[in-house]
This record gives sequence, C-alpha cells and structure tokens, in this order.
Amino acid sequence: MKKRVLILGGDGFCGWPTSLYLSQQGYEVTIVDNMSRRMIDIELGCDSLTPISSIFKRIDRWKELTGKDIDFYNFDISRNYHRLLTLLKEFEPDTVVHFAEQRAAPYSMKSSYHKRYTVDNNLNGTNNLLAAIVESKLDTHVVHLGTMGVYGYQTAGLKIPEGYLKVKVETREGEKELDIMYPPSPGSIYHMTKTQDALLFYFYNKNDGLRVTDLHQGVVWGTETDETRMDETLINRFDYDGDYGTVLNRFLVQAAVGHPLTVHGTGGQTRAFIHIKDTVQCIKMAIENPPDFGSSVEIFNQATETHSVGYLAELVSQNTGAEIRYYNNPRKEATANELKVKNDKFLNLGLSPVKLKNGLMDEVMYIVDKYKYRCDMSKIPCTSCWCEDMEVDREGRS
Ligand code: NAD
Ligand code: USQ
Repeated sequence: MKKRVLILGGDGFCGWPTSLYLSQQGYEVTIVDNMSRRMIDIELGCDSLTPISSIFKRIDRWKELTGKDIDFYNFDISRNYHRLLTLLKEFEPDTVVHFAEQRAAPYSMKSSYHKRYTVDNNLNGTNNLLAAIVESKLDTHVVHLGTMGVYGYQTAGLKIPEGYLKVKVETREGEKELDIMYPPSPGSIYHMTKTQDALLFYFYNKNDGLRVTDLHQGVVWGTETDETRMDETLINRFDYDGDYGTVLNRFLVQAAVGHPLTVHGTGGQTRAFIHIKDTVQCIKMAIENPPDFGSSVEIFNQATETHSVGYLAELVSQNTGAEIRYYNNPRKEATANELKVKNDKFLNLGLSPVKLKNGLMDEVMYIVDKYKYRCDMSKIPCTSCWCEDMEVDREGRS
C-alpha cells in the first residue's frame, strides 16, 4: 500500500516542491494550507517574482501531467483543531510533514501585531498537531521543518552537533557524560517560536511517545526542482522582498534588476545554506528513516554548506558585475561569526549535496532573468527593524 503523507503548509516555498516530489516518488499526498502566505503578500503589497498559479490550478495540472492525485484542504491548523483531528482520523497518515508556520524573521519583528501573530500561529499550530495525533491514537511520525537559527550563531569554535550537546557533569558518583538539548539562542521572534516548538516535541515525545524528527534547516536558496520545472503552472514561489526574501535569492534578483547588493552591516554574518533540491531529498530521507518507538526526538542538521553574507555578495558580484553596498543592519545580530555545522546524518543516508559553485546559480539566474520584469524595486529594502531606535537605511554605502 502507498505510504500516506499529510503536508501542512504544502502551498509554500518548501512545501509545494516537497509535495510534488513525494507524489512523484509514489506517496499518497494530501496538503493542508490556509493560504496565509498568499494573504501576507497582499498585506505587504508584494508578490512572488515567479508567477505562481492557484493551488487548484497547480494540483489539476499535476494530475494532467502525471495522473497522480494530490488532495487539498484549506484551513488554519492553529485555529481549527477539530478539522485537523478529523482529517488525521480519516486519512491516517504514516507521516505528517509540518511546514505550516510564519517563517520570516523580519516579518515577525515588524510590530507587536506581527510578534503576536507569529507566536500564536506557530506555537498553537504545532501544539494542535501534536495534541491531535495523541487524541487520534495514530502512530504517525511528525517531520518538522525547524531552523539552524535555534542554535544562535555564536558557537565558541564548536562544530554544531545535531541537536544534542555532550556535556560532562560532576555527580555524587563522579564525572558523568550527558546528552542535553543544545542551548537555544534565538535571534528573532520567529526563531524563538522554533526553539519553543522543540520543547513541545520534547514533551510530547517524553509523555506520549510521539515519534518526531526536527530538521534544523539552513537558509534555502534556488527555486526550482525537477517537478516544478515540468510546467509553468507548477512553478515555485520566489520571494525577494525585504521581509520574506532570503539573502542569496535576494542578491541574485538584485543583480538582475540593477539594484546594489544589500549587505547588512559588515557582511561578516555566517549562515548555513541548502538548495531547494536538497531540501526535498532530505525530507524524503527523514520520512523513510523515522526514529524507533521509544527513542528521543531525532534531530538532523539540514544544511550543506556555510558562507558569510559578504562572501555571497562577492560571489554574485564577480559573476554579474553587481555593485555591493553596505547598509546599517536593521537586525540585532553579531557583526561577524564563525559557523561550522555537523551534517553527517544526511550524508550517511546518501545525500549528495548541490553546492553553490556547480552551476546552480546560473539556473537560478535564468529564472530571475526571465521574470525580472515582475520585480517591484520599491519592495527590496528591508524596513523591519529589530528595535524601535533603529532607523531604516535606504541608501547604504559602497
Ligand atoms: P512559506 O511561508 O513559503 O510556507 C509556509 C506555508 O504554510 C504557507 O503556504 C502558509 O500559507 C502555510 N501556513 C502558515 N501557517 C499556517 C497555518 N496556521 N495553517 C495552515 N497553513 C499555514 O515558508 P517556507 O519557506 O516554505 O518554509 C516552510 C518551513 O520551513 C517553515 O516552517 C520554515 O520555518 C522552515 N524553513 C524555511 C527556510 C527557508 O529558507 N525558506 C529555511 C529553514 C527553515
Ligand atoms: N541579510 C543581508 N542582506 C539582505 C538580507 C539578509 O545581509 O538583503 C543577512 C541577514 O542580516 C542575516 C543573513 O543575511 O544575517 C540571513 O538572512 P536571511 O533573511 O537570508 O535568513 P533568516 O532571516 O535567517 O531566515 C531564513 C528563513 C527562515 C529560516 C532561516 C534559516 O526565512 O525561515 O529559518 O533562514 S537560518 O538562518 O539558518 O536560521
């Protein structure tokens, strides 16, 4: 029998290509999404650089091209507990992949409304999912998209382990070695919700034996996968605005439209990255390798390389001739940091990562060039500041 996967947030940037990939791989896929991401585009007056079709057109075209069905339900998992519970009981998924959260750090810091919305949406959504699985009495495995940002980026020279840190403690019986959860250090309200999600997973795993895999994912770049490329109706979203656009994808759009590359601060901030094609592979690997019953929350670092923002700007500038410009950082974050990340678990499962240097940037540039006429340059500046006394810097310095 086909394995059943419920994808929460399956209309989003990571969720849509994952839904198609899993459907192509023979899984029975059902999507839940409340379209909040599309509504936030309306709130912000922005749009995806790529012309994304409605979820209904997307699903119909997929059926026409492949003969495969994807079911879709439009509801808010943070507010419709009973709908979620009923769907779980009817569909009986082997796995739930949970993408359904407000995922932009700048959006989460725009105002008290945005802070409260992000906390309500993300924490209630995750808690509803876990409580509903317990109430349904299913042994569904939860695969959650978490973030590298839960660790903070100051690591004292350590290669960040996958979720748990070995510490030596003095006890009455002498020195003992313990595995503890890596100390969280969120840098935004959004990242804070991910650290709180981790506690919810810890509790439901300990109390109810829920099987959970938390994927601590780095910044995703790129946009297309083999499936989204099959037809323009299947195209993935591509965010470039100051709230939702992530750094490398933003730089590629900025280079294409002639906007200076918007480096915050010194550009010494180092982050972990992964291409969208590897994201979908990793999720399939996580689904196929659930933790054993009775074991603790499984944590993978879902990142394939680390780079500083300044290095990325130089790389894009060398390839495109774009000007690099330095802006006062609207975020409260370290001006520079080192970052080394263990990702052995996915490598041992056979992941062969797509790296920045092997031509994939050209593929992204092709998409960006094709749709750059859709770019609204006024949406490029980052206008969300971490503190009230910070001023938005629209000019920057070369
Ligand atoms: P996205 O905003 O494009 O997709 C999230 C989807 O979830 C949207 O379609 C949205 O409408 C839906 N959603 C949000 N709240 C919901 C709710 N309460 N009920 C139902 N649907 C809801 O984000 P994304 O880039 O696809 O990210 C997906 C997940 O991956 C997020 O949890 C994010 O934290 C994580 N992640 C993303 C990145 C990245 O670079 N994009 C990196 C690391 C981790
Ligand atoms: N940055 C710039 N210029 C820009 C945009 C960003 O210098 O124009 C800098 C930021 O100040 C930050 C770094 O680039 O230092 C990364 O910013 P980002 O917006 O690319 O990524 P971030 O806010 O960390 O969030 C993204 C996703 C989030 C995910 C996270 C993974 O939106 O969902 O959790 O990446 S991680 O960064 O590993 O925590």
